[in-house]
Amino acid sequence: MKALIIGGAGFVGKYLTRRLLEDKYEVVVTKMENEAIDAEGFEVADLDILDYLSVKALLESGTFSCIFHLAAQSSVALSWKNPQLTVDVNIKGALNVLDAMRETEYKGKAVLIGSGEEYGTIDVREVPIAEKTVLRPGNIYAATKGCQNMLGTIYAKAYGLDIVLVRAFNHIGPGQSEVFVVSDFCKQIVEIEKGLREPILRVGNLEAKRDFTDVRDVVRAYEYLGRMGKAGETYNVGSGKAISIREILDAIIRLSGADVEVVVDENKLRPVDVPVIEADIGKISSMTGWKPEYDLETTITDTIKYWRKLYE
Ligand code: A2R
Repeated sequence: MKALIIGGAGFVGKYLTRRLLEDKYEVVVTKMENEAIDAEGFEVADLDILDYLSVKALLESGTFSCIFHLAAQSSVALSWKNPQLTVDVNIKGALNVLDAMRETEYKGKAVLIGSGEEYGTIDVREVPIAEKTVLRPGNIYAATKGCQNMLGTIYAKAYGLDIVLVRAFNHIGPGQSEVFVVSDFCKQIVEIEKGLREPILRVGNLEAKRDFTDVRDVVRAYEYLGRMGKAGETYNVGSGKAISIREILDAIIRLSGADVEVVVDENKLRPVDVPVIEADIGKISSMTGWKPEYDLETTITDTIKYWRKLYE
């Protein structure tokens, strides 16, 4: 089996590459020209998904059994600051991948990675959120991922393409950028431990509840869907359990053993925040047998270890 990972130099891509290699796939990974990647045991190609002809040429360059489309402007915060770029990469870029599949008469499977953020403002009666729930995106990033999902669903139906759609809820783990909340808190704690900052932890909205899954479980779900997902269908990938950012923060402080003061930083509050996001993961579980295996404490401990190692 030969897999193509588009946007593989990012946080998830590195874990997915490792997972697929362990599962004996032959792997081709694309990255942006300015990104570095330690290409051991797999092929690397530079690709900007906004360049349609390059996307098409890449698909013509090999026979892939599965394409995992991860390339994205993946930050909600940046999507408020740069909506144009977010729309270009997440919608136009995804459309380039879909059109290249159509034009090259691609026969393999494709997994398009969307987000639990697509559901947006959720009524408590809709929790846990099943895939058929109406989308009410609450930010620019979520809107673009909702659009990618719709385009992918339409292309699967209209052109008979074997496209599987994912809505991934928050994923966390060692190596994640500090733009994301859990990694941010762990990094700040380690900087405090090392005496690099005063013992004050700066936080945003602590009351929001999110559904967090270890990235190593997430990529296992993608691999399962790359084999067993049904064309045109959307699958939630999450833990199935919402937990408040405050609970996460408490766990991080407890597991690190640090003595810190918590201060709310206005700059970390987003213009619109969605109060509760929790996935119903029944569909992927019954289709593929997937269930998350990592517990939150292990993920947090590994993430703190990652930052400690980086600051050694
Ligand atoms: O923005 P960069 O330089 O870090 O590169 C990101 C890359 N990317 C692109 N690749 C090709 N053409 C583009 N025009 C383009 N713009 C950005 O996609 C990065 O290497 C990769 C996405 O990785 P991360 O930002 O680390 O996201 P992560 O956490 O790996 O999430 C993977 C997927 C994304 O679709 C998320 O929206 C979704 O899972 O949650």
